[in-house]
Amino acid sequence: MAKIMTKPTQIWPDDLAATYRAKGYWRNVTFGMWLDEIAGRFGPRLAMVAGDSRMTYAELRTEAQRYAGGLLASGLEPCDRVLVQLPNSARFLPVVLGIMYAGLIPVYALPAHREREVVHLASGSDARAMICAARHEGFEYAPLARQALAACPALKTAYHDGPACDGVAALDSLLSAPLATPTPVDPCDVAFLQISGGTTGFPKLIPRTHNDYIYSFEASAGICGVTQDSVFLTALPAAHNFPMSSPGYFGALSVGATVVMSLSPAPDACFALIEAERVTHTGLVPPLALLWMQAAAKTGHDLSSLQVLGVGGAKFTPESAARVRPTLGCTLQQVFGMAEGLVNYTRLDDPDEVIVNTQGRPISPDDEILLLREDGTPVSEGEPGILHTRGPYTIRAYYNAPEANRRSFIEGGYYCTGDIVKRRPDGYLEVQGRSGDHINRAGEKVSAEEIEDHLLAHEAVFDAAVVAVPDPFLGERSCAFVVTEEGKSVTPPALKAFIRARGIAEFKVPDQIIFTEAFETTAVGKVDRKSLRQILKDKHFNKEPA
Ligand code: OOB
Repeated sequence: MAKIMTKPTQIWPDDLAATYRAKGYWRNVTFGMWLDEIAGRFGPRLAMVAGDSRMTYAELRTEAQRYAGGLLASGLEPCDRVLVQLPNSARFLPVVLGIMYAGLIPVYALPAHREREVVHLASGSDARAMICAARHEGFEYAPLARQALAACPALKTAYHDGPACDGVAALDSLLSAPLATPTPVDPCDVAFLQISGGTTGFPKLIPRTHNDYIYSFEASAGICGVTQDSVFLTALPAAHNFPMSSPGYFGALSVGATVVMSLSPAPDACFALIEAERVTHTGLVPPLALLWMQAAAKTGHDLSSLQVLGVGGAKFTPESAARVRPTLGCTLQQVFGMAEGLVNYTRLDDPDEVIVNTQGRPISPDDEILLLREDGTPVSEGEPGILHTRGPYTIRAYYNAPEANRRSFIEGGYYCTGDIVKRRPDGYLEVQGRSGDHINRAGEKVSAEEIEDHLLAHEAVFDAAVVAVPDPFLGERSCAFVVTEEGKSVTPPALKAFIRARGIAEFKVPDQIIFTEAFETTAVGKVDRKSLRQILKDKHFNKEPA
């Protein structure tokens, strides 16, 4: 079968790679070696709390080694991809660490993903196995696993976290004799694949290497003040880059801290865990931070252990940011990052003005930032521009996506983030907006094009345009403008049900649907989709366009 290019095209040029090594960013350590390292250094310390399960570093390593042994015994070979769709349960860490210990490559799906996304991820990565939950938030994963098996010829086996059933094996059946040492792989090779938020119809796969990723979370642990005595709460879905590495559970484990996994990010679940485990650090998207601040005023739980709340994934307004310390009693750290790499943090000892008003500055002195105008010329000092970046942990290309790569990377290997950013004289960044066409719905990125394609699949839909609309709670919500075929009609609930039935994550279903006669574009002549979306948005949600 076709093998993945384990050294994808984003190989850094020799001179930059040499610099990153010389400066000690890239330690030439793989995830498997890293697990041995942390188990060696912190063996008897408590590594993970998840539900009733409590594991020391040594136990976490053994459990990962047992999965690694089972995965290789099942016939998988080094560099094979394994799709993982697990919630924040006791299984998550041992399974993903086991996959990497075996020299295999996890492909992270979110628990919210459904058939479309899972099939896209599995087929796009040529995954040979899939590991999922049995049930989470009322959803059964075995039927989804069967759909993926049927749709993806390379996918041979699916395991779920329950007893074997009709074509889906039990995850427990993978627990075998421990693999004693990690399968040797090159630290410059791909360690895992993650899905991009994406602005195009098909989400792209982000290949992160051992070297670059381990650097990003080890450096983050320092910047976020995580130490051996810290307790990190994984409240957001663990497959997201933010809770994974900013500083995330990996950053926490790198310094011997304890990681607490919560199946839900809701205040009631998390506050109980904060009190019981004396949580010191966690990360949230802005809508959840707002919810937590509201709930904290009324809670009976003791939240006094909390030291640092990281907030990122979407813009946190200065008004909300200023309320974090008074309501939650901890330091706010703004986090502006992306799964493609670059992460910016406000520093813990920054003045309040900086913490409240900015989205921080990069992790690394070697993160290079270019702010460009639409025409590609650099902005003048203090002027907002489109953020482009390259550095020791920012990808150089998406996986197997030449066309997307042409759009997203410019000369010199800079990644175009699409974010409109202003750089202050002190070097801190302020996110002002975005030039790309996605909806940032509570931190989940929804591609307008992807949803338009689903709408267009309905027989009564003639044309559709999906736009982001400001929302006081979600930050942005999605609104679909729909023109129906002559003589045909469909109601908003029926259209939403149709989209849902196509097998996509619930957060992608349009929040609002507005039917319109036609897209009146005559005044501006023939316009591209991007301009059309802007015209519709201006007409319906702002004043008339100028
Ligand atoms: C994180 O990663 P992604 O890949 O889901 O989304 C990246 C995009 C950024 O390009 C930007 O548009 C937006 O999310 N974003 C923010 C932000 N943090 C992310 N926009 C405004 N303010 C912020 N603080 O979202 C992510 C990855 C690692 C750490 C944190 C967030």
